[in-house]
Amino acid sequence: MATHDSTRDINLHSHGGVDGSTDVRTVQVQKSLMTHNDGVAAENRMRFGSRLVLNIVSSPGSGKTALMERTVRELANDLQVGVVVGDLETDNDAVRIHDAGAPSVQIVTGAVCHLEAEMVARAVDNLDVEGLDVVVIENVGNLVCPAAWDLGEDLRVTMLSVTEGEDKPLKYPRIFKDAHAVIVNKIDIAEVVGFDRAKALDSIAKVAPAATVFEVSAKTGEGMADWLDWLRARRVEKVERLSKVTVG
Ligand SMILES: Nc1nc2c(ncn2[C@@H]2O[C@H](COP(=O)(O)OP(=O)(O)O)[C@@H](O)[C@H]2O)c(=O)[nH]1
Ligand SMILES: [Mg+2]
Repeated sequence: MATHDSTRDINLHSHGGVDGSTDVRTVQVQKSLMTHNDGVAAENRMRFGSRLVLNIVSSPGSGKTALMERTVRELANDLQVGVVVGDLETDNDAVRIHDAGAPSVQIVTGAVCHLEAEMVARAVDNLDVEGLDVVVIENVGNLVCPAAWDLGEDLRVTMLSVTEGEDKPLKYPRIFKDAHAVIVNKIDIAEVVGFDRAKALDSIAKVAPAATVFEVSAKTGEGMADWLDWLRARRVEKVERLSKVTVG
């Protein structure tokens, strides 16, 4: 059953000095916020148990929700997926995911440009985690802010679409370098927008050499099979790893 909920007035964060200053007090506040976040992320990780948990990040409009809609539909017969979505305003994406057949919870962050572990913890209160195999957290669309915040995920997935510029990984290395997978989306329109595939793949390889790269179209379904196989394999891997820990 789908839980569809909006959580408002989440305002837990500080970006330090408004003028960009890095005085000692600002640094200490930021550090304690990060320490707190990491503690809650660790609690989330425990709570997720054997579920595979992804944190998907990209610029606004790259196609995160479109990919999740198709992923939910195409996995419907073998894996139960639940989605937590973060946006500054509206619950549009949670409604889209719900309509695709998966439980979804929207976090409305207001002015906050990334998700934090505590927001995810509150959202997960509205998700029947026990009944899920995979939890996907769609982060707020942004290539900068989400990079620093651990949410308790197993895997970070960074998406880039063909209209954004092949050098985005070089310009925003932090969000790409920790990615376990990089998804290049909207390949159905690559030719018409003059996308330089080799250049984009080279940029990704320079910044995230260990990441698995998928080239997909969430619109037509091209490339989806490899992505879905990767998800299935990562889930099996996690379940096996945890069962060994329990037995051992
Ligand atoms: N042509 C094309 N359009 C896409 C694709 N994926 C998403 N879109 C479109 O891109 C826009 C933004 O998609 P959305 O899923 O809302 O992006 P998000 O902001 O990253 O969640 C929508 O108009 C989608 O229909 C794709 O693979 N190909
Ligand atoms: Mg979205």
